[in-house]
Amino acid sequence: MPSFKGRLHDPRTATAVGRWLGVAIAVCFVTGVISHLLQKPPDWLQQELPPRPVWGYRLTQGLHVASGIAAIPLLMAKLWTVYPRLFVWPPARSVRHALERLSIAVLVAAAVFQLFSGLLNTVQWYPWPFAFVPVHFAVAWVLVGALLLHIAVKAPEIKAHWSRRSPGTLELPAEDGPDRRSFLAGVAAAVGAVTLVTVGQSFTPLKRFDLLAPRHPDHGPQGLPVNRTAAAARVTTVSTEHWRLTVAGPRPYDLTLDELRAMPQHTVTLPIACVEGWSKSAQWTGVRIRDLLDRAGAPPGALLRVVSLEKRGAYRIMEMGRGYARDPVTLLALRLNGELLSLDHGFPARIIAPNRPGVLQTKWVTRLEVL
Ligand SMILES: Nc1nc2c(c(=O)[nH]1)N[C@H]1C(S)=C(S)[C@@H](COP(=O)(O)O)O[C@H]1N2
Ligand SMILES: [Mo]
Repeated sequence: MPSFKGRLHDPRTATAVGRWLGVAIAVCFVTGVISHLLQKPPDWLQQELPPRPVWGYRLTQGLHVASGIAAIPLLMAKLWTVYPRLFVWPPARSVRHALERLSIAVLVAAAVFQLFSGLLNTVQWYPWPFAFVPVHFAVAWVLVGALLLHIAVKAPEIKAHWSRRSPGTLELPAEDGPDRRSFLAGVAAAVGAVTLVTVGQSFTPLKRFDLLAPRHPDHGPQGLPVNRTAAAARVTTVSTEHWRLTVAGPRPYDLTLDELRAMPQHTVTLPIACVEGWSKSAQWTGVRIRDLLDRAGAPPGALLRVVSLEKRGAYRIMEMGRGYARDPVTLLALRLNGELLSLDHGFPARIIAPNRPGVLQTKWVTRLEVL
C-alpha cells in the first residue's frame, strides 16, 4: 500500500481547504434554496414573496453561481489532499468505519454531481436524461446532509487542526511550512482566477475580466443578453395590428398595442437576473401591472397568471403573487433602454418585476388572468 506522509496530505491541510469549501457550499446551498423558492414557490409562500430589495435575486443568484464555480478548484484541492485516505486498507475495519466511508462516498459523489451539473447548466448543456432543476435541488439536500454528517464525524480532528499551532498530539508538525503555504496560496490563486474571469457576468464593475463566463452582460441586442431567442421560442413575427392584450378578471377587456401605449407609461431601472448566473440592469418603460389589474376589477390580493404567445416552452405561463403584482415598479414593459423592445427581448410586451428570477420575466405576453 502506498504511504503518504507529506504535510500536504495531513489533516491540517485538509482542514484548511475544507473550511473554505464548506463556506462555498454553505453559500451555494442557501442561495440555491432561495432561488428555488422564488422560482417554484410552494402554495403557502407564493403570495408572501417580497418584491424588495429589487436587486435581491441578482445578488443571491450571482453568489450562487460564483460560489459554485469557486467550489470547483476547492473540491479538487480537497480531494487531492485527502485521496490517500480514500484507499485505506482494509476498506472497512468495523461497521462504524464502513458507514463513515459510505457517507464519504455519498458526499464526494453529491459534490461532484452538483458542481458539474450546475456548471453545465450555466452553458445550457444538458447531456443527461433527467430534468435539471428537481434533480439539482434534491441532490443539494443529499450533499448538505452528507456534509453535516462528515463535519460531525470529523469534529475532533477539525478542532485539533483549526488553528495554525495545534497541540503536540499530532504525528506531523502542525505548523505551516513553506510547502503547505505555497499549496494554500496556489489554491487561493486558482479560486481567485476562476472567480475573476466569470464574476463579471453579474458583477458588472468586473465585466472587463469576464472572459470565461458563457454570457457577457453587454453582448446582445439592445445591450442585454438573450437566453431564449424569438426564433428558438418560434415567435417569428408578431403582427402589431392583430396582437391583443387580453386581461381576464371580474371586468375582462382587450387592448390593442396602441391602446396600451396610450395608458400612463412608467420608466423603471430593474435588472434581469438569469438563474444561469448573468445579470444586467436596464431601463424599462411600460404600463404598471397594478393599473391593468385595477382596470379589470381585480381584488388587491389576487394572484396573477401571465401567458406568452410562445406555443410551448417551460416559461410560457408564469404566476405572480400579489407582492409583485401590486408593486409600482412591476411593468408590462414595451420599451427597453429607450427603444421599442426587440423581438428577442419580448416584443410587443414583456414582464419586468423586481427581485425575481429571469425565467419569470415572461416575454411576448398576450394574456393576463386574475386568479
Ligand atoms: N416566454 C418566455 N419568456 C422568457 C423566457 C422564455 O423562454 N419564454 N426565458 C426567460 C429567461 S430564462 C430569461 S433569463 C429572461 C431573459 O430576458 P432577455 O432575453 O430579454 O434578456 O427572459 C425570460 N423570459
Ligand atoms: Mo434565464
